[in-house]
Amino acid sequence: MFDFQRIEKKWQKIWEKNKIYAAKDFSKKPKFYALIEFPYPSGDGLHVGHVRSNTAMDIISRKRRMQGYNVLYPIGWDAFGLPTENYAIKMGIHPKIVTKKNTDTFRRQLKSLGFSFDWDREINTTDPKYYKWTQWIFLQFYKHGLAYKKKMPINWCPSCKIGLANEEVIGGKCERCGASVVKKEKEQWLLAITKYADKLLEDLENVDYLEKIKIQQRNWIGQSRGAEIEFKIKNRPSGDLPRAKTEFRIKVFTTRPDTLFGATYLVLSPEHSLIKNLELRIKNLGEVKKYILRAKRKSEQERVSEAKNKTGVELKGIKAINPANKKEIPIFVADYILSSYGTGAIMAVPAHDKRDYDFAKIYKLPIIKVVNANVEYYEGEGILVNSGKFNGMISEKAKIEITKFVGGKKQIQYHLRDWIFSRQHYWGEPIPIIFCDKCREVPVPEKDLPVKLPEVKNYKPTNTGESPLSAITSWVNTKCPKCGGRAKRETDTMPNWAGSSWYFLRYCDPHNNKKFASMKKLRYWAPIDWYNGGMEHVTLHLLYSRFWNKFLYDIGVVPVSEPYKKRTSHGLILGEGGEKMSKSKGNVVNPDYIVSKFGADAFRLYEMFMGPFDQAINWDTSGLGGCSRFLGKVWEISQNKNISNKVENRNLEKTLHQTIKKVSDDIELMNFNTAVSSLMIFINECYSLKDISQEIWETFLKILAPFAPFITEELWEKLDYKTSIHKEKWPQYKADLIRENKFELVVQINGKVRDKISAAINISQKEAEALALSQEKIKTWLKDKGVKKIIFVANRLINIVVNDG
Ligand code: ANZ
Ligand code: ZN
Repeated sequence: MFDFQRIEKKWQKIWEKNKIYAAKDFSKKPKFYALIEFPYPSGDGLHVGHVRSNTAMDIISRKRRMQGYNVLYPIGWDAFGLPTENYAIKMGIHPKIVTKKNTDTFRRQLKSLGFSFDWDREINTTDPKYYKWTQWIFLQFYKHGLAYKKKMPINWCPSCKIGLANEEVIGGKCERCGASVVKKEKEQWLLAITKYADKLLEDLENVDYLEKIKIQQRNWIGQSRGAEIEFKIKNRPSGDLPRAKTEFRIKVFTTRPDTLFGATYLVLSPEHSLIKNLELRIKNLGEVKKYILRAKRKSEQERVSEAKNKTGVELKGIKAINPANKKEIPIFVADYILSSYGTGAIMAVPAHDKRDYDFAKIYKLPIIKVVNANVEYYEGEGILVNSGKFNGMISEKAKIEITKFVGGKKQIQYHLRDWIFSRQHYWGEPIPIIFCDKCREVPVPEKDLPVKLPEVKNYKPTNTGESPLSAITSWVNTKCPKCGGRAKRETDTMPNWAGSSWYFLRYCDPHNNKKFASMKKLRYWAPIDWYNGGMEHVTLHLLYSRFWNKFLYDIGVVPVSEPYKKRTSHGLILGEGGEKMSKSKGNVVNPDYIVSKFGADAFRLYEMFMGPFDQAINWDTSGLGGCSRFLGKVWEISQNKNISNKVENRNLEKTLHQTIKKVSDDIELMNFNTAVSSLMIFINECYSLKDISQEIWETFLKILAPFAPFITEELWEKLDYKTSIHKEKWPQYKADLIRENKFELVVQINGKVRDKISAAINISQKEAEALALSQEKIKTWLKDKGVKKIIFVANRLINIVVNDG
């Protein structure tokens, strides 16, 4: 075996010293910006999953450099976050120190794998020089009215003692710790991402993302087209209450205004303001209030998912008027209606909406069919019945006509909510706002940024739900930037999605201390040409970062509206038994061990060879042996065979050019596994020869180089080259050399040979049929006789059986 440990260390040093992977601002070469999701430097060190995505983009970056591009392939640390904070609390160490230790480990590990990152552009979201600009961007949102404070029920994890975004609640449980999430009222900062909902949706048309990624983005944004319709509250209350002075109305959002005649009751969410406003007229107020209190204790998830057991209470004493048929209908409060969607109130159409149907069954409410169907409950559209003058109209038209008839208006709703941007934690960017008794909310002047985290010994969470920062009075108490009076700092910090929402911009100009990035440099590098990341980040991070970029574009500080031209995704690497790798299961593979035992090149090759890149796959250490033996053969061939420019290998040359084509195409399609297997086929052919043409061998080393950068660099040097193989030109295949692979396809009609045509080996039956049927000769033979069946013998013949006569 060759001494990969020595070789890998040697080249790591040389590459670092010569900065051969540095990206050059404003180079005349065409630029290529490759991006991976920068890692969270956890205490566990690098994961073999990181290696998969990083190697893939490394191969693409290396190929692009060889193709003559000025490549930016940057790296950094997404280092704020709860695990570090929790670990720091547990061990009594400052999170800054924990972060330093973790990033040192990650850096060493990434370097050991030979990734061609431009290390001069390394960034760290917890560096005040970086988060100064995260805070600056927050202030821009604030100044444009897109960052605002609101008292709202937040998802509260009683175990982590942290407010969670909806996205961090999975099935009613905390994403981090699994505890049941409850509701808690708190003043929160929000970012108005909903203002960008339509743009985020529309602009998906202009980007090259995998279709499954676009689908997830669309679903998350959740555009819904419908109408807003107003219901009046009956003005003369029953009993002896006086006539109300103000006329109350309830607005509902519906996607089915065509079913308005079938609306037999209204339902309000427990948080609906009308309940408070009409308290005096609600006869069963006690019961109603009790119900509302109970609903508050439930998570949103529980509220919508309680399939059959819908609960609710009628608001006795008040009625609404259906604007279509002027009928009086009851009003309920029920927790299956959410305050955060639409208007927080609905018209219930039990004959055509499942949730309303279930509810109506329980509370014995009238079910009136208004779209013709043979069943009691029917979700589809159709022809209207029981709808007065609209009878006989189809739903599509009725939606428009009925909305008009009752004075409603067309409405587009999005399921996307504004982004809750406050966290009650220490290890995050402080939100740069100051509260003064006199001037109220005051943004920190830009010249005072960054608002640095205080250096403290105690950073435990408070049990009250306030941020630990609130306990540090020397930091909290400050002067009002406006009036100079006594004031207090905002103690909430930003969520750990903040730093990653713009890191790709900072890479373009990482050392700028006057701006988050200069427009000139952004103009050169933006947009990212190819971004690869996990499927788990295609809703939140991808949406958040697109939103930030679009906003920065709109205020004129970023040159393009969409940050990522192309987004692909890798599959997860699971443990040997098919479960997620985790410490508790003891199935975590340590990259350091793999590097020291097999070498980085074998490690990289294995991860590319293990299976289709976009699919999940189980780790299998025994698979590394094959890759390591392959590299051993490469080494052996270059040492023991007669490699000379006096040799000619006709057949090998053919294979070489097929391999160049295969590898070149496969890299673009991320079919890394088949690229590696074609490299292996080539080596097996070499292995059986005694003499090898030097030109062929050198070309092969070049196409292997992106996959196995160390061994190829060493062998290149052994060939007496003084410059790096990674600066060589990417080989072109000779088209005339790969064009063979044909055979003579015999075409029969009813068993008689009628034609012979040249076809590609391994052509499929479908392709062979198409080919045969397109031949003039065959067309003439067939005229308009019907084809009965087709018999196909692979790589030999196709027999078309037709009706005789
Ligand atoms: C009457 C109706 C009749 C409805 C029918 C549907 C079918 P999407 O597609 O998700 O936008 N809805 C409106 N606001 C709601 C809220 N805050 N909480 C719970 N449900 C709410 O769904 C829109 C439909 O969901 C609306 O259309 C409304 O029910 C309900 F045959 O109105 B529909
Ligand atoms: Zn003030």
